Amino acid sequence: MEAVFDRPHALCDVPTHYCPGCTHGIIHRLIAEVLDELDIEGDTVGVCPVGCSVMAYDYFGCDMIEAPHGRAPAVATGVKRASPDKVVFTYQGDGDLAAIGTCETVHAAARRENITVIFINNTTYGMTGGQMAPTTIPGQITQTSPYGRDTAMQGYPIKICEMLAAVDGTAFVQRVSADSVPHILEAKKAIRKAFENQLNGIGFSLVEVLSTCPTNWGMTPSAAMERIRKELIPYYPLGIYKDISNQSK
Ligand SMILES: Cc1ncc(C[n+]2csc(CCOP(=O)(O)OP(=O)(O)O)c2C)c(N)n1
Ligand code: SF4
Repeated sequence: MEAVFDRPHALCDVPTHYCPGCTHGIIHRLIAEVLDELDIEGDTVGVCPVGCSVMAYDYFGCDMIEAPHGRAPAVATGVKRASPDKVVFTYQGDGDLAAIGTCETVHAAARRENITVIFINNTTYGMTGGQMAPTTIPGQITQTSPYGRDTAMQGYPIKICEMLAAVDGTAFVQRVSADSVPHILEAKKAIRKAFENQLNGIGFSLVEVLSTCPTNWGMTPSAAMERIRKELIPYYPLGIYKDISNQSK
């Protein structure tokens, strides 16, 4: 019988530790499919964050490195500059990329490092039990904003795509979502484009994926998907925020 759906080769045949309904697994799969399609698994080095995806090195078949919290773009910069023939990507949560790692992210973009960044925005610190993140939306209840994020006290969320689009060095930045089949297909296209940009020497390419954390949101998996549609997409509009791939560099 013809197989119509299979595990991508670049995704290891092991169970993951992610909670039911967590979209980290879906996004891993999309990356692995792209590595297979572009036939670059053997040439790729992934950089893991600190966060729930800290053990992504067990899940991808390519070479992987573990970075200190927030430092993945700096580690990726080192790998790419030392081995420009390698395809280098980071995989980072919003606590990792938009809090402790803001500096590394902005400066890697400003330098137009030729790396691919996959940014998982689930609006909370998943691994440590659901504290407020820079991306927590106004009114959102978390462990450290039990009455809802109060912008007068706790400030406003950072919109990473909008912010990086204003950085001259950024080459490509797109926000996608993992909440539904059409959006997952769009996410796959964006991730593929971010890897192709690197192969074509276009430079710093980031894809933000709106993601679930049913465990810390206190929701069922399906309610968490619905929350992305009802609350997150209106606050974080999907789309391409910058794309220089068709312009002269
Ligand atoms: C230097 C340092 N500071 C803080 C921590 C604690 N810590 C571990 S994971 C994490 C945040 C993870 O959240 P996020 O990046 O959003 O990823 P998620 O777990 O939601 O996928 C923090 C603050 C740490 N491990 N190291
Ligand atoms: S705590 Fe949240 S982000 Fe972490 S694995 Fe569970 S659902 Fe996913």
